[in-house]
Amino acid sequence: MSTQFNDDSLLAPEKSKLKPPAMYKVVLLNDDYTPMEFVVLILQQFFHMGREQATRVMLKVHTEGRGICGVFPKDIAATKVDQVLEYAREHQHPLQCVMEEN
Ligand code: NFA
Repeated sequence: MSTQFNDDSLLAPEKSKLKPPAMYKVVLLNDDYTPMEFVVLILQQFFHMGREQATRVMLKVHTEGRGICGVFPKDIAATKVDQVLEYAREHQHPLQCVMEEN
């Protein structure tokens, strides 16, 4: 946005020095042991998906080996990964979750 003065002179528009934050995908990885229903519940609880979307993402991970749960700023993505790993470990499932820069 340029600045207009009373004498009609213009100040050149300032360049914004703010970069948008780096974004990170949270990715769920398939394994042979974690129950499908448990994965659906994780996607509903931690990624606020409805049952249908959660089921679609779970099946994508199951058939393709991996699937994206969401894209978030770094600290949020890291917290999501921690929550998923902790919850899976508590329930003794080997489910793995990682973050990747977008
Ligand atoms: N492959 C798992 C099964 O057959 C289900 C699963 C889906 C696990 C998505 C991890 C992620 N029980």
